Amino acid sequence: HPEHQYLDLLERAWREGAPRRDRTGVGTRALFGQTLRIDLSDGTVPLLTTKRVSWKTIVRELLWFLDGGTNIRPLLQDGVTIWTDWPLAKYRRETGEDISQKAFEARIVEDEAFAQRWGDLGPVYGAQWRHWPRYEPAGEADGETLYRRDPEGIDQITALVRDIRTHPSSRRLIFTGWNVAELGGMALPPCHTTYQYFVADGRLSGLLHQRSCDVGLGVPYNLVTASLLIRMLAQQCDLEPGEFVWFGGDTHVYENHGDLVAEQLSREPRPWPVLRFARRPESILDYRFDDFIIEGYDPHPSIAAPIAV
Ligand code: DHF
Ligand code: TMP
Repeated sequence: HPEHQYLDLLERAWREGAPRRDRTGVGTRALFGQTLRIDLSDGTVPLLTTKRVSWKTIVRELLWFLDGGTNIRPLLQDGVTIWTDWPLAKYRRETGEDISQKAFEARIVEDEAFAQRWGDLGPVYGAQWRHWPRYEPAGEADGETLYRRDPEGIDQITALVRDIRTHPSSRRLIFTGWNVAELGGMALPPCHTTYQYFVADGRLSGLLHQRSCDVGLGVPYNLVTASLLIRMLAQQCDLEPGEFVWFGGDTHVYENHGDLVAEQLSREPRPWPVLRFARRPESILDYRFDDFIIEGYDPHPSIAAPIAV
């Protein structure tokens, strides 16, 4: 079963990872430069079965990225709370107010001005994928060229679909969130950093370079997101899905995930579910939640684990 690749990685990182004091203060055990190879040609998606993973949350997050979103408000309106911790930590730090997560989330949903002030993560995924900043000459002053920021920027996603269609053998089928000039303004610099695609024999394969990988919590999400993207791009470009190659840089298990590791490794994987699309949307930007149909998902129960902020 292909899920054993993930389980082996979880086990090896836990057993053999180098102990590290990380940014969050929690501590991790880390391996560097790990690979998973997942066959998507049979229509399955790598939704883990050794614990329940909320594919609905993953779909909503992906649609939010593709919409260019960077504010947690639309996620919260859909009941998705996975990104709340970071704006919440900032709010508590800067106001000194000891607000609960629930109260903070309710305020973001109810109060648009509050959401604008406190709900934004900075120029993260959505901003870079759809509106990578671009500057255009806009006159002169004192012999110097003035530049104006094009508010639309560069739409890497639309460009990618165009390039896959017109130049399937291109070696430049890439998009990335790693905008060096803007990292400082982001709540978290992109973890799923760079995506690359490859077309051969009518199949679209994809590779994700993930610079930093929380194997217990984040990676199960990241595997699905990248696979959904391959399936959506393949559908849009009239290709069949091929292989998903996952490449992890700093691949770590947090020291407080020991119970999760033990519990998950005690379970037997079940068959992976199949993804079908309800229709073929007009463009890569027109997918809706209801377009994703997951069939045959019968996982073991979810496993709660603390997330390091
Ligand atoms: N920080 C850290 N330390 N690890 C991450 O995986 C991570 N992921 C981020 C942002 N910052 C991060 C964005 N993605 C969860 C999963 C993915 C994610 C953020 C949070 C999470 O907490 N998952 C839980 C429960 C989710 C739920 O509310 O349904 C899980 O058990 O999968
Ligand atoms: P870092 O910015 O110091 O690397 O911390 C980010 C943490 O979040 C790290 O543990 C990796 C994890 N992470 C994922 O694994 N996947 C994700 O999609 C995101 C956003 C974060």
